[in-house]
Amino acid sequence: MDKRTTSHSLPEAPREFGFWMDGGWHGGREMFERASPGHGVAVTRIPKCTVADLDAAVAAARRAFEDRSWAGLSGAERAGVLLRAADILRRRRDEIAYWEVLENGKPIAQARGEIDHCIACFEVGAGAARLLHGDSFNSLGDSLFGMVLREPVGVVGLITPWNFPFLILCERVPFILASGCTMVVKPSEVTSATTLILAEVLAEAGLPKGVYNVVTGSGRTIGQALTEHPDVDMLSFTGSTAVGRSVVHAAADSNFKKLGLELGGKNPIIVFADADLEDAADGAAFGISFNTGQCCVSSSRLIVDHRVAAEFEAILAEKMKKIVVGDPLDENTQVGAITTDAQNETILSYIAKGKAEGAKLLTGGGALDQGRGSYIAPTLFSGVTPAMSIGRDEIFGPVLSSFSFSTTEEAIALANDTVYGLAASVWTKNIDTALNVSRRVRAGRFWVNCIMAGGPEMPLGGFKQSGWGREAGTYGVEEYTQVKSVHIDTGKRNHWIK
Ligand code: TXE
Repeated sequence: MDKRTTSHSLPEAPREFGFWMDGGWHGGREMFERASPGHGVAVTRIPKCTVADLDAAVAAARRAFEDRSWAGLSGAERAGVLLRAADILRRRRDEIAYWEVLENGKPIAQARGEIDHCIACFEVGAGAARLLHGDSFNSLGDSLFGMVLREPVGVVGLITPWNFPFLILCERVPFILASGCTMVVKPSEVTSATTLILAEVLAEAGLPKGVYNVVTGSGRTIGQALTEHPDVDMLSFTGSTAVGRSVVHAAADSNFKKLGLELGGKNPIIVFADADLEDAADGAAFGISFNTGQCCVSSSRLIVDHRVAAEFEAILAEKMKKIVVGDPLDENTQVGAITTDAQNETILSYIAKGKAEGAKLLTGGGALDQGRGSYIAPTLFSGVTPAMSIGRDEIFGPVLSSFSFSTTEEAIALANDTVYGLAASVWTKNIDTALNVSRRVRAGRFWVNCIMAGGPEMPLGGFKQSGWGREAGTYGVEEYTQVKSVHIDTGKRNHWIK
């Protein structure tokens, strides 16, 4: 790789972190060394915590919840902390983006954009903290008045994945904090740095000790123990559908903790013949290549009107060939490295399956040699059928499978022919078609003539096996609350014992 095209240099030595508990750093544990997926160079050293560390962190979160140092504040006071955190994140934006790139492999320009989105999450969370409210019932008769209170659920466990380590964290943390809950976070073992940096940010912003704790380590040990923990009231998990299933079992076998789950997707992008085909092709290329397709809402199934299918695929293939894949630290890079070796092998194995299953390869189709790191060319397969594994399974890579349709009903049926329901998009200039398809396709997020648009005001989450519950916005705050009905007798009691 030509160093001259790289505008940021690699760290001289791996940055060493402790884990964060009860308002301070803790260390002295065995360490896990993370190599940058784009460069193969060691960049961070992260503690492998023990289950005893996790127990201590949950106990700290429990103390902080029960002493009401956070839950007992006014919404305005909680909002003040969240807004100060937003300001500090603005100051530390480039630093956080840099460490995100080094552990994840995403392009530096994209990472900075993600931190901007995270700042917005804190600002929206601050507003939501002030606006959170319950309800009242003035309809129970003159002698009974009803109030519905929203109370924080309690101690929340938060397990996050490696594809958007900071963004997925920030689509949850401000809203959990807005509700008045305390938490223990378990980031992915390969991308823990920025979750730990957030601890410093929140402490500087004035968050009381014990409210935000981070315990690092593997999913099988720390993650599993967090899902089984009897003193965790709610667990928010983002990751694979397979682990999501085990989280449900663990909750049932422990304390029936409340769950929020954001799992896999195989998201349709439906293109009608009357769409602006140039716009739709750009959207489709972005939708599958953004974050190297390691994105739960990536549009991985193209469902295109048969009348324009060949023309559209040709425009799309030309656009995909022009995507700049390369060093994540290069400002010009659009698509960076695959985050883990395991994911790299998974994606390459699906490309091989697509070829073997008889799909027609239009562009891409293999690894790109950049001298170091793991890179895969944005790949487009045509003539895919629902029976093919590349048409059904979540690949989680830059591999787009193209289907064609003849009628709107057929397009809707194809879009819904999946166990998932995370996101979908439709491209058409006909308002009736756009609305009818949006209402019939079962997905938690829908885009019309756009893709991955929106902000933290809007809720996110999935239908079907893509998950339970919603994150972000006021819906996201409410997810971390319990509803309590309070009945107040305002008159003389009508006696039972006469
Ligand atoms: O996910 P895991 P992996 C999908 C995607 C990808 C596949 C596998 O298809 O190819 O999942 O990725 C923690 N109890 N998505 O294996 O294992 C783990 O430490 C509790 C989609 O990396 O689900 C990490 O913090 N926790 C997804 C988190 O779970 C456990 C994003 C996610 O890792 C655990 C990521 C256990 N038994 C992958 N085992 C999305 N929806 O965006 C692991 N973990």
